[in-house]
Amino acid sequence: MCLNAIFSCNKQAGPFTGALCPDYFKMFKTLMFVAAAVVLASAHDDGAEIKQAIVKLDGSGVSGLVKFIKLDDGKVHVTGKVTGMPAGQYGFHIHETGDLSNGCLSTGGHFNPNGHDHGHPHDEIRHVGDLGNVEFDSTKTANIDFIDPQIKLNGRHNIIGRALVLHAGTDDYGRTDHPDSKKTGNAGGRVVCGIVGILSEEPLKANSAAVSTSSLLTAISVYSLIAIVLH
Ligand SMILES: [Cu+2]
Ligand SMILES: [Zn+2]
Repeated sequence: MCLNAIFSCNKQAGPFTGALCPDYFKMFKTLMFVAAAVVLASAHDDGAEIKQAIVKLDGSGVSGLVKFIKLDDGKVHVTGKVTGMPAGQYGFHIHETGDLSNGCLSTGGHFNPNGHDHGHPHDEIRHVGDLGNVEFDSTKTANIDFIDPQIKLNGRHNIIGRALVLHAGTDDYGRTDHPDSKKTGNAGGRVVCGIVGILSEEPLKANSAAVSTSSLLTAISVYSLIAIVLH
């Protein structure tokens, strides 16, 4: 009823005429804009932040799962168990693409959005994808458990959709005179690789549902407020 009056005001046919009319209409439009913005912002938050990812490695006699979990401080906790390599240290990197059309060879170079040289995981100047080496023991098992400060599951350093590659040799962290040292760590061939995918978790789904419900409630609240103000 009241809203109809405002709309008809715009058509110069309702009870609101004269100087007051455009102000009401302007206020109504502003409130609707704010309501729309609130709903859109909530919708954008809904499931936008990825908190966990997973890679399955399976090939060349090597297999395992590696998980990436976002910590509260923004760093990423990398955990997993991989089996099948003789005892030793092997290069472990995020490569630029998730393209496995030609096996691990088509995953491109190390993920390097900042155009830096190859480095050690603790170096500030490194490829974002430089996760160093993983160590396999005499039972051909690597228990992976470290925190990385540069890889992310969202934003510019996002590794989702890229490839995790395990190499045949040891990463020299860009510290030797070998011509490939500052490009790849001279870590040798690519033994096995897998694409980093989103890992779902029940709390995430619950959060999304909560956000959706709150968006709806916010929209209803804003609409009610508009109705009350305009009455
Ligand atoms: Cu690599
Ligand atoms: Zn690198």
